[in-house]
Parts: sequence; structure tokens; C-alpha cells
Amino acid sequence: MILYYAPGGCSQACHIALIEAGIPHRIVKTGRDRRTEDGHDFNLINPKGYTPALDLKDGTVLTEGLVILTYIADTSGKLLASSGLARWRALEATAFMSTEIHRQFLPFFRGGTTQEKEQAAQTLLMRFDTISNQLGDKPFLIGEQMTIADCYLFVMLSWAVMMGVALPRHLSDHLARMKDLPSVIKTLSEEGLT
Ligand SMILES: N[C@@H](CCC(=O)N[C@@H](CS)C(=O)NCC(=O)O)C(=O)O
Repeated sequence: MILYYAPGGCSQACHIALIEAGIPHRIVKTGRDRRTEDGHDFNLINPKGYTPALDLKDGTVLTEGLVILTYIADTSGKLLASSGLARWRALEATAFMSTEIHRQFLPFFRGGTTQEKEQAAQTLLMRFDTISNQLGDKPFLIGEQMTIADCYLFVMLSWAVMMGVALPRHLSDHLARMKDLPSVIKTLSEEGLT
């Protein structure tokens, strides 16, 4: 498989998941100019123009982080329960992050006004509070095992720290735990972020 990614972007959740799941893959960096590091027009690979995109080896390309993460989990049998409430809670949390949290960072990444950033930071505090209550003292969001929700959460928490958004203690602890995982260390190193 080939993961098209942007260093430190939301694609990082898929990168962590691929490594954690042990799926053979390679990664291809994609620039803001929509060129891949190996010289291709990324718009021809994913006409939506954004990362992540996952080439399933036969030229079939999957997009949307939530779907790619679910595909990685279902293909590997790791990072997501195959049935039952734990599966739906993990998907629920991942959807919450991909829709309700991710977009709140837009004013920070796209040169929003101070007022827009302050408003977004307020909403982020509320959203992170919800996730923090769900996490509590558990090692991972859904329980004892890491799931795709933790991969996504890692990226959202990293962005929050980068943008100076204060995190509840449970979430800063979660971020610190994730940073120590071999899969996360490898991901950051491969993305040139260490
Ligand atoms: N709906 C997409 C959004 C992906 C997305 O926002 N990707 C960002 C990086 S975090 C990107 O590539 N932005 C570049 C652009 O939109 O031109 C998903 O959930 O995967």
C-alpha cells in the first residue's frame, strides 16, 4: 500500500495506524503545490487534492481519514473491535475528531483573525473536555487496547499543543504515553519531525 501524506498533517493518524497494524506499506510525501515527492501530480491520484490518500496497491485509492483508518483496522484485525459496542464507540470518537475537532483548527492553519482563533480555541476546549471525560484514567480512549481513535487523537492533541490550546490533564498524559510508543516514534522519525 502507499500512503500519501503531509508531515504532521491529519494523515499522520493513518501513518501511525499502518505501522501499529504491521501492514507493509510505503509513504509518499505530498507538498502544498500538490506534487508528490516522486514527481507526480497529486490531483491525478486524489482529485480532492488533500491527504491522506491510500493506494491499495492496484491503483484503487481510498480517501477520508476515518475510512482509511477503518480500512487499515479491518484489513489487519487490529486497532478496532470487529463487533460490539467497543467498535461503535471507537468509530464514534474518531468521527467526532474528524468532524467536530479537526475543522476547529482551520483558523490556526489558514491565517484566521485573532477573534476566529479565540472562538475556535473555546470550542476546542469544550470538545477536548468531552474526549477527556471519555478517556478518564484509561490508558487508551476505548479501554486497555489502542484503537484508531487514539491514532487520530494523537494528531489532534499535537496540533493543540502547537497552537497553544490548553489540554486537560488526562489528555496531556495520553499525548505523553502515545509519544513513547515505538509506532509513534517511528512515524515521527519517518515524517522528519524528530
Ligand atoms: N475530509 C478529509 C480532510 C483532509 C484534510 O483536511 N487534509 C489536510 C491536511 S490535515 C490537507 O491535505 N489540506 C490541504 C488542502 O486542503 O489543500 C479527511 O478527513 O481526510
